[in-house]
Amino acid sequence: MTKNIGQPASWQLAENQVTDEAVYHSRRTLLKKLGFIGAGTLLSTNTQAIDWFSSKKPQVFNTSPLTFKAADTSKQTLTPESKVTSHNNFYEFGTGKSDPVKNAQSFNVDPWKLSITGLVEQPITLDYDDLFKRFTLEERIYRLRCVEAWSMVIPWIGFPLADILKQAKPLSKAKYVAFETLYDPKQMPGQNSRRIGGGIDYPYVEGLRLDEATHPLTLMSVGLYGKTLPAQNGAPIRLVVPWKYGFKSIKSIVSIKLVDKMPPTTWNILAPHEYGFYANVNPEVDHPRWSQASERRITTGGLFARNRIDTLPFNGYAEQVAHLYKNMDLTKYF
Ligand SMILES: Nc1nc2c(c(=O)[nH]1)N[C@H]1C(S)=C(S)[C@@H](COP(=O)(O)O)O[C@H]1N2
Ligand SMILES: [Mo]
Repeated sequence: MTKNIGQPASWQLAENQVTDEAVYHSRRTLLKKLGFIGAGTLLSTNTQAIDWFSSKKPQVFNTSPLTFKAADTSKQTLTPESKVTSHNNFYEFGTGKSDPVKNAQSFNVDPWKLSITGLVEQPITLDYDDLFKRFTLEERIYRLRCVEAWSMVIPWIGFPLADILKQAKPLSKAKYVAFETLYDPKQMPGQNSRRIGGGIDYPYVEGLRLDEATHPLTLMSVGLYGKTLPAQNGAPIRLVVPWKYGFKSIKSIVSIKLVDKMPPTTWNILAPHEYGFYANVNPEVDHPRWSQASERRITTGGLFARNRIDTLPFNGYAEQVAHLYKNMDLTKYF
């Protein structure tokens, strides 16, 4: 992790400025040894409601403060952290939006192994600590636009996928990148049951063209709101591709493989006429069952908040990414 540079955002924990990596890691190990990493410890920063009065304490997934290069969060209205971490899509933990926060709290992410293999000169294996140490962490405020027409504005922390790929050195035959989520039915109830898991053939898989994968906007995220990712948001590491529908942003990744052919992708396998490989946000190409022309921005407002806004081509990132698709018929390659 790098030292925090630039203006710290108001929501950052004071600790971010004073806890350097070594201190942070040794303290974490010490707390672990003392048995302090459990429900409701110092490091438990998840915003879950905890039923302190029930005899059986529910398990709570622990997040820890991160050190990173902060973004300027003053000009944007962020979606409140409580909503970012309680309204989720993570079918491995159930198909309801409030299922992941309930069912993912005992998810064990340390140890973790992420391998980068396939058509590369230099295969790489990252363990849990590498995810936070090996690359320079920075904060990026990105809009996440779900295909179901809601959106959030989230302060992600991570590093460009391009940074990993540079180290792995893709061979010239490599044309696509294939991603895979952890397959662990013991931890992920949806992987045992078609009912809980929404009929997906697990593990969840995703893919990008190599030029999309190396685009500077494409982020490997290890945190949000100043801390490591909560389980329900894809701990310990997930993809964020801000100009594409949310389902491309695959969570809890264990494998990144460079390949020469377009890889299969989970939602395309499930419903090919509804979800394409590209999945670029496009207000002009409707989903067969609903319009994609507008979206509900999830903010602080309640049920009657007037937060319906027009959806923008490429989710507002056209200037940076439209050139990747010139001469392509985006109604055909949706
Ligand atoms: N492994 C996995 N990754 C996933 C999903 C999933 O069900 N499983 N859901 C996707 C969908 S549809 C969306 S909209 C985003 C939601 O991310 P969030 O819950 O952090 O907002 O995660 C994506 N990544
Ligand atoms: Mo989604």
